[in-house]
Amino acid sequence: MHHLGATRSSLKHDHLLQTPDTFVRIPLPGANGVDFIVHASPQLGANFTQMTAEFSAGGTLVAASGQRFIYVLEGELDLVIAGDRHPLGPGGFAFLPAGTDHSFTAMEAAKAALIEKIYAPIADGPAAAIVIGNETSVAEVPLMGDSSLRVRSLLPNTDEYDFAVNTMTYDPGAGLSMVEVHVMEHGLLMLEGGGIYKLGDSWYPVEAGDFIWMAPYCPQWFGAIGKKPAKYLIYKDWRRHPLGA
Ligand code: UGY
Ligand code: MN
Repeated sequence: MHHLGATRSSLKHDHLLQTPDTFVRIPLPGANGVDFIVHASPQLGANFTQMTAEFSAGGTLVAASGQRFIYVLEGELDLVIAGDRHPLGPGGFAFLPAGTDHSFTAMEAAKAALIEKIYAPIADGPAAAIVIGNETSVAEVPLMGDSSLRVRSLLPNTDEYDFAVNTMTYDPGAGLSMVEVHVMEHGLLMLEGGGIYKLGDSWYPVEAGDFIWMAPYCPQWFGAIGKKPAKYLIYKDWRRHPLGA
């Protein structure tokens, strides 16, 4: 079915809203039985990649050249590192520093958010370590004291890590207390509910399944609308001087 060219997807110089009706699936090396939807990439102007990886039963994905973060959306993935098996169900996540030999295998169909970035080391700084967890065991912290907007930080907030991945949950009617304009870029996947996203000079209705890229300094604001909470997974580059190491 076609929609005579209508879509909520929109590409502007400082942001992309990519809605599921416009997703195109591609194969990539290092994977078998996995389709990738590439959301953010250097081709877009981003300094990282964010994809959705759709695994068929038995699908496998092996190590990448950069750092990798995975967050399981549906199904179960077996993460194997040095012969040790770490099953990851929905809400399960893992951070693999560059050079970590690993593989993911799906026992049944599964879907995951996949974020990759070339590491920006700090001279003489400590190296990032593997992190494996489940979102449900990460404490929720109210954003700027607002208990209707809660943040879970999935990675340690220390110098070893050059990016952050958080989930943000908004009660219906909750919103960011300010329009943010900041040096960090964002990759954002709507996980639940919906609302209105202001990006640059535009306002967009958004819902679960949508992806948003925000360039550095893209003005941004979100308000949750609906009867259930809105929740998103959000990436940002973090803890690095803008001029480099
Ligand atoms: O972490 C952030 O910058 C976050 N508050 N941004 C956002 O939700 N658009
Ligand atoms: Mn922000």
